Amino acid sequence: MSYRYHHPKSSEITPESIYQQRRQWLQSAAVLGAAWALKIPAAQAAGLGARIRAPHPQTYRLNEPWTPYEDVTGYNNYYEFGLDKGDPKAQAGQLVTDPWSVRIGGLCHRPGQYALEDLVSPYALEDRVYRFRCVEAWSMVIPWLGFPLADLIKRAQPAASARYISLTTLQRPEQMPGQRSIDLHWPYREGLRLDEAMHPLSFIALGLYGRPLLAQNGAPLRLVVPWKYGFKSIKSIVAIDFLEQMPISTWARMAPSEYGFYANVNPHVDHPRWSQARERRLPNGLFSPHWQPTLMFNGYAQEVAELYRGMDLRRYF
Ligand SMILES: Nc1nc2c(c(=O)[nH]1)N[C@H]1C(S)=C(S)[C@@H](COP(=O)(O)O)O[C@H]1N2
Ligand SMILES: [Mo]
Repeated sequence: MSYRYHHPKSSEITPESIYQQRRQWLQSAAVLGAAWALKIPAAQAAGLGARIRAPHPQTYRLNEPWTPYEDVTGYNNYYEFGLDKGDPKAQAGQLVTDPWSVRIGGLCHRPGQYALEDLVSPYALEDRVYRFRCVEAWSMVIPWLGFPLADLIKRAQPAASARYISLTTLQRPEQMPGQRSIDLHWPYREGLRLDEAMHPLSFIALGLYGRPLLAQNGAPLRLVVPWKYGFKSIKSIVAIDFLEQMPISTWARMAPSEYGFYANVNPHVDHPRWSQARERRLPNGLFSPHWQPTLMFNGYAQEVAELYRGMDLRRYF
């Protein structure tokens, strides 16, 4: 991990945040986070209990300034908690994320209901810095902590007939006020083609900035697909299903002409109501927002363009 671009304030790394975790895997995440912030070598951190993977390719490091923790955790889209960017931070604290379990089902050989700890315990966590581009034309750079979605899929052993996965968010209106007041087709659902889901960039995040995810960012686990618009990166996942047919995602159902299934970041294909050619990189400057050009596949074309060879990306937007 490169430390050149962001140094978390030492006040962000309190002993409480490191030691008061309830679960072994969360402890691992926190130790890794501490190691990262305090520049303890990976091997030494491993001795402390964190399991850390081999050094990351440059793709996962990204030489761009990280978006400050306050913006990553304070400027959010999570409609289960309201429409405004500040609502998730204000409202999501009431979400109970322990205990948590994830149902794996559909066309696979190892379906089941997995307690979160059991689901994630086989995996060593890695940190990866990704660009994140919302369809509303703002973007961030976020250091995530998690593991590749492909690892989880391999363990589920999809059937030969499986061509897609769908992912579903928790439905719990008592703790999610948006589910009582906002007319969306709940629960929130998203999907990927199986080869997209198996791509090494597709990631399940359990933390960011070396700490467990806060509820506003999708605790306790969420998807991150960095070459697609942010709405694909579904939060607080409770189910993953393997399917033969393309699933209908929440936003595609709400407004099919605006939100396609693929939702690949593409500066040449505009949203019907606004341009996708550029983006506002958070944080905003004191007097001016940081506008910059949007990159094809959000800058990951070298890694993912092959997935879409021969496809008309205007039609399959
Ligand atoms: N369940 C659920 N997942 C969701 C959303 C949502 O409203 N509900 N919003 C999406 C959108 S539009 C974006 S841009 C990202 C925002 O992620 P962040 O708040 O962690 O930056 O979450 C995505 N995942
Ligand atoms: Mo978004």
